[in-house]
Amino acid sequence: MRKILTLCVVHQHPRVLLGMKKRGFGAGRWNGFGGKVQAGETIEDGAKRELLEEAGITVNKMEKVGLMDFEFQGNPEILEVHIFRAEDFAGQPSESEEMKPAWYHVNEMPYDKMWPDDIHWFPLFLAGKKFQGKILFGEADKILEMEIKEVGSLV
Ligand code: 8OG
Repeated sequence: MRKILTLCVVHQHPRVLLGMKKRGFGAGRWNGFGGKVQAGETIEDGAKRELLEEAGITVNKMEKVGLMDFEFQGNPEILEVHIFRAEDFAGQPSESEEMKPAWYHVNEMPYDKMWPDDIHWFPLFLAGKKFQGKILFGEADKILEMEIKEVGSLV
């Protein structure tokens, strides 16, 4: 069983916009903005909707740069996360029920308060590369297996 999710990071070099997830899955961690794709919307439209809902900003142009599969041991569900980069946006990033946004310098990413796999792919993201991979998590979100590779293009 696959669940399609989005994750969008606004990257205005040398800063990125992250949000502190305030509740639910991934609470207490800094992340990009995103979530489940709804029936009847494209994946990219889902990412745009989440940016507006969670951060109060509108993005017109985004590029898909990553595709990651996340699995949790003992759970048959695969989270297929489509990762986008955006540069320009309209509006003022603002706190929502789900996320509290903040800008981070690319050299000061809060990796110790992010998903444990992020430290392995964010450098590729920040370097403007495209990447694909899969992660198997065990108890307490410990990484049991990991495969991340740079790719030329993404489908
Ligand atoms: O709708 P919900 O907030 O539960 O969606 C989960 C969000 O978390 C979605 O944007 C995808 C993202 N996400 C994962 N796993 C990981 C991960 O390992 N690293 C990062 N950075 N984001 C992740 O589901």
